[in-house]
Amino acid sequence: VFATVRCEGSLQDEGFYVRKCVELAKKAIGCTSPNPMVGCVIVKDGKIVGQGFHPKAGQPHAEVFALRDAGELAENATAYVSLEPCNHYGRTPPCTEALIKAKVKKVVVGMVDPNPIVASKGIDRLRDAGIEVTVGVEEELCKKLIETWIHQMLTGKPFVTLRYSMSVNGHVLNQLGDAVQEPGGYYSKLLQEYDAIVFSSTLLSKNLSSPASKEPGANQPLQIVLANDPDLSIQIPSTATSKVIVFTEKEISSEQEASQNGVETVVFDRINLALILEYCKRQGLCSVLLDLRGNFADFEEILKEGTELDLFQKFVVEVLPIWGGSKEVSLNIPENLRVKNLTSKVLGETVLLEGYFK
Ligand code: AOF
Ligand code: ZN
Repeated sequence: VFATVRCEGSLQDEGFYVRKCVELAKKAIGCTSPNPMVGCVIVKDGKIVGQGFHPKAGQPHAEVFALRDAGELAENATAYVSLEPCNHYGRTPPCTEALIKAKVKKVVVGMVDPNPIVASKGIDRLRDAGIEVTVGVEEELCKKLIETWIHQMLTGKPFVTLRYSMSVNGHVLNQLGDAVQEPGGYYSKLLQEYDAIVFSSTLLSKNLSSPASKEPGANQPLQIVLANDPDLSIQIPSTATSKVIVFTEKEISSEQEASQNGVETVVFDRINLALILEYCKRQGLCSVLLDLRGNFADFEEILKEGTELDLFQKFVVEVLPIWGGSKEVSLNIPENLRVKNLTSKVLGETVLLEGYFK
């Protein structure tokens, strides 16, 4: 009986430390693309003696920061890491070698790295060096943490999420819920998670700086503005913190160009989602949020194309305490989408739904 209790205790501890890794990794929400968020803790005699996370592509990996933090205490300790340690020379040297050099005794891995240049080679290298390795602790949590990165790694395409609001009787609404908009609240956190946000120009022509977070150190996603109206003048306030790019279908005259206030503008024959995603991919952006507000017509073709070509992965919906909804604005979300893993939570008077497309 004693042995069983001890065994259960130690299993629970492994989960505890991997969850801690996930918490640490989240300090870099939105900041690591095209790399994943990763967290690491070093544990010795039941105490955390080192911790770290990957802050940004090009900077050291989570394991390196955690090992530095632990110093000599890493010897004979257990390293917990949310993603398999890498075994290649990329922008940084292999984490496997750092763990071996630090003489850790054991490594607990949340999930195998789907990157084909890693894909279990890190685990094999550690085992070859005589280090005990456990794989798949809190695996679902670790996968959810980097779901956008996993998707782009496996498909070569950015992960796309649709966001919209609706009334209780099922009409799409052109507004956000009150509780959702609080500074530092749900909506601002949602924006932080994505590398790029696609907005309708009518929403942004008034105040382009509003969607990006002003919290220090927060990710400032690229703001992609869909502007089909050639007369539209986009004003970027001097307080704007994140980069803005305007996608338009109309050639703009030099006169109009001047009125764009120096905002980078990309002209397409026809704005389509595949081109938007291609653009994001070239910029190393792995995730895109389509914020369906403003002029719904801006999104019509994109929604049609996204459904037909299976380019959408996730949706987040706000159900507001409103019965009604204007029929003047209509957002035609195609009906043949099948969804899975629907979850909900309540925030003030708003119900937040989240789910995935099959
Ligand atoms: C880890 N720990 O913290 C991260 C890992 O170009 P590099 O050197 O930054 O390598 C990027 C790849 O390494 C990335 O695609 C992913 O497979 C892995 N990320 N691995 O051991 C980390 N961020
Ligand atoms: Zn690494």
